[in-house]
Amino acid sequence: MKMYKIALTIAGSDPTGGAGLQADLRTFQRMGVYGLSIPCVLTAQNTGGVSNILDLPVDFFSDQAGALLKDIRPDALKTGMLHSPDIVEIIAGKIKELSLENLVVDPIIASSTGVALVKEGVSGAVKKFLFPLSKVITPNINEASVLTGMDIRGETEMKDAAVKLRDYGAETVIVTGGHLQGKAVDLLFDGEEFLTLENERLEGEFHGTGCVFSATVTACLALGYSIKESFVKANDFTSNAMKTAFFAGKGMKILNI
Ligand code: PXL
Repeated sequence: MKMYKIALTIAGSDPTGGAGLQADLRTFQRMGVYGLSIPCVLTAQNTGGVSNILDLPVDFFSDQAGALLKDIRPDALKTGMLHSPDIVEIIAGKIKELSLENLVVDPIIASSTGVALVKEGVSGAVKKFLFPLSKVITPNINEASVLTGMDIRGETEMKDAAVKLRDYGAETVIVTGGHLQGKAVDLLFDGEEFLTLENERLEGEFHGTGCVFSATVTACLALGYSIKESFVKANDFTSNAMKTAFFAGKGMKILNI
């Protein structure tokens, strides 16, 4: 009998463990959820930034997904750094084939240091193939701006962007506002109402906040929480992990999860 709830991350490897699939797995573990992971891209990086990126062969990615998913069914899954557009279509195909539920899409575009983490065409493919299958998408302000073509400067524009993003097919949209000037506001829109959560702005540069946030949402969905409960828990878990973040290296802080 299955005793654990299971969450899957499909993402890139970050050797620092601060972001990417390593951060997702650590988050799942902390939330009491058993973690599966399918790497689709490797990065060479340290806490100062990303220096190189290597795609896994598409066929091998497909083999990983095929082998894993014919054996284990996750209760929830998330996508992170999907470097090439081919991968996006394979993931969408598997989700449809197996009717996988509770998909969380973190539509990653660039690292916190501004390095592009996806090739051309990925954002468009994620929007077209994954948003319509998702329970929730979790763009930050920059990603929401690129995906909608809107200039987002405050809460009003965040709301407009969330409405527009939901029109692309996601059931719920969460825009994380950590990159805004002033207070840090996260905003949820489920098609009916907006829910905003405010946190104090913390000094310093943090690595992997978006990954930890979306992995917490994924774990909470696997555990059976509603999307709004998952939002509150993820906001809480991430902001606590930021408050006690530490320097593992000489660059950005790593969240304490
Ligand atoms: O934080 C976004 C992110 C996601 N996934 C991987 C990364 C990064 C940022 O550097 O390296 C693998």
